[in-house]
Amino acid sequence: MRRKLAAGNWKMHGTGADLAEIATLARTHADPACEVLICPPATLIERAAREVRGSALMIGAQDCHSAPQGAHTGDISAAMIRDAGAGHVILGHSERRQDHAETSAVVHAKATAALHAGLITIICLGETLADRERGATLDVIGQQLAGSTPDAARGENTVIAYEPVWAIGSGHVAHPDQIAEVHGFLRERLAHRFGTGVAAMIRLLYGGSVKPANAAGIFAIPDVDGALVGGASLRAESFSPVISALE
Ligand code: G2H
Repeated sequence: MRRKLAAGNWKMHGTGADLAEIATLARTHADPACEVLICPPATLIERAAREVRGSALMIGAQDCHSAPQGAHTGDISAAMIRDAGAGHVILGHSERRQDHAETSAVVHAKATAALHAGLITIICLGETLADRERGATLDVIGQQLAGSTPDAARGENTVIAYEPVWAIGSGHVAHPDQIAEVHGFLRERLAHRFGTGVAAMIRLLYGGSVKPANAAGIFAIPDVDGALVGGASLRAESFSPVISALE
């Protein structure tokens, strides 16, 4: 059975004062029926990890470098993330693919490094509006999945997040039929590559304007094992109902 996962992506939001939100979530969801993960900016990882110690909440990072160490000013390695107290890392988010020209090959290299360091990777995929309008959604998703996911991917170390770029932070959540089509396709491609046993254990998250009002509907879609949540994860009062919808 795949354990459901509610993952919060704080993006470039949050300072020390916002750790109170994490403390509230840790208190409110002391014994959650699903996994709950918060990925704050790198500056907060260590403090957030301290905040959740002894609770079921988990802390992750939003990116890592593909090298174990070296002359890469401003970057952090997977081992540094682990050392700071995080167990997960989001990779290949469309904002990184766009803002930092990250290709699937780059994401693959980062994922390989992250798995080597013992982190669980959350590999993000998603088509743009232009891709969808020219009928290329599944081609784009298939290429990103094949190109970004290492051969070592398994249910225990890899999560795939489908985030249509046009649904991110826009308030426009994808239609249930669109989500079901892509998630079904992802499961099928994973089975083709890794076998049905492995594919059945890899969790597929939906991301893109998930909020309390739409969470239950999204979680009812087949092959949706949880969500990667941006804006609504910043405050306990909005992330908590999303978590509850998954429980
Ligand atoms: C998609 C999501 C989190 P939001 O990027 O990864 O953000 O929920 O704000 O659309």
